[in-house]
Order: sequence, then C-alpha cells, then structure tokens
Amino acid sequence: MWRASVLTLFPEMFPGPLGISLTGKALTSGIWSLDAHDIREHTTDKHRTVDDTPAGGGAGMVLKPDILARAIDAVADANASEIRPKLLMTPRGAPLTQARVSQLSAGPGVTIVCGRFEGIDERVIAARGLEEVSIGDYVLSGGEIAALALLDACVRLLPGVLGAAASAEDESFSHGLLEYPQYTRPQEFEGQAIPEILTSGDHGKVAAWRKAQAEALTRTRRPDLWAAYQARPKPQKG
Ligand code: 6GU
Repeated sequence: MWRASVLTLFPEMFPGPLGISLTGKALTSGIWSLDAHDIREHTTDKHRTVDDTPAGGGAGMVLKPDILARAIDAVADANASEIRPKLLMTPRGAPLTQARVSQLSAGPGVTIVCGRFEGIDERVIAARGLEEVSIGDYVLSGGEIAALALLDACVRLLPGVLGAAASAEDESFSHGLLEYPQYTRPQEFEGQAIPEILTSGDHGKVAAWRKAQAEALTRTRRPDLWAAYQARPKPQKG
C-alpha cells in the first residue's frame, strides 16, 4: 500500500476532495492510505503556540522549528521500516513535474509538510532533509491545497486506480505534448461539426491527425514544452 502522511495545522482539510471519485475509491479499497497529523499536537505550552515573530523583524509569523521537528519525528518513528521522501510544500520549491510525480508514485509513498504563515524556520528544512516543492508560480495561503494536488497526481498513477490503463499513457506530458482535442456526439453542436477524419474509420489517419493537432497546440501554447520535445533523444537503430 502506498502511504501518505501529512503534517498540517488543518488536518480537517484531508482527505477532502481525495475522498471522492477515483482517489476516494482507491483510498477505501486500500490501494493507498492517508493519515493527517495536527502539528499543534506537538506543542507543550498552555497556549499551544506553533509560531513566533521573525528574527530580524518584519511582517507575519514563522513556524517554530522545535514543534515541527517533533511532529516530523513522531510520524517517522511510527513508520521506521520505510524511507519515504519528506516534502515541504512551498512556493519557493522546485516546480513539480510529471516526471517527479511518476517517481514518487513508484515509491513507498510520501510524508508532506504543509507550510503556513510567512514560512517555517529554515533550520528544520536541512535538519530533517525536507525536499521543497512548488505547484506553480502563484501563492496559496498554505501548503494544504498544493499537497492535495500532488497527492492526486501521484495516486491516479498507482496500479488499479485509473479505469483505462491507456488513458494515463495517452495524456499531456507523458509524451511531452499537450493533449489533442476530443469530441463526442452529437455530430453537430451549435453549428460546429466533428472533424470528418475522426468519423472516417481510418485509424492511421486519425492517429496522424491527433499527433499534428497535439504538436500545433504545444508549439503555440507552450513554446517551452515544444523546445524540449524537439530536443528529445530519438530511439536509435541497432
Ligand atoms: Cl507548494 N505552497 C504554497 N503555500 N503556495 C504555493 C505552492 C505551494 N505552490 C505554488 N504556490
């Protein structure tokens, strides 16, 4: 079973949307597990203080390193037999890619720390070997929604989660191209017909059309992905 542990000040945000649909069924059937831990449980003072003012001054509050380290160690101690990557969700992290998602999904699971406030004390990142991950160039109010996104991306790749095994293969990013356009009935919608080639029954022509569409979309919308696609290593003969 692929295991996810989440450290957060808002454990009630989990499993949230991951409790329904594909990921929810996989959770119920034991393909993966999720345990959310309240960082605040590791405070020792009367007011259950998790944060303090930034050294050097400035706005906002910083998550205290001693509290967070205890929370991380408590999760690690309970699962000492496996070595799961410890991720920290933060907008300053390495951008999450489908390649990293695929690696994480193929491993034993993840432990995820969700940041809040202005950030967490820098010393705990190195002390516990946290891998900083971002889900894009915009700022969320906390790491929880980013953690949900990362978990969804990983879980859908687990064996037995996706209905059609082929649909993960076919989609955007697994071949470095954006997805080609899809159509279904009715044959005409508000004056727009389905491209004729798709109803021709010629599977070779359909595949060629889809590839051309995927390439055109990638070239115009995502020049960065297009450059990487063109530079990709081609399979060698012999
Ligand atoms: Cl991983 N966390 C937060 N708080 N904001 C983000 C993010 C993560 N990725 C993009 N924005």
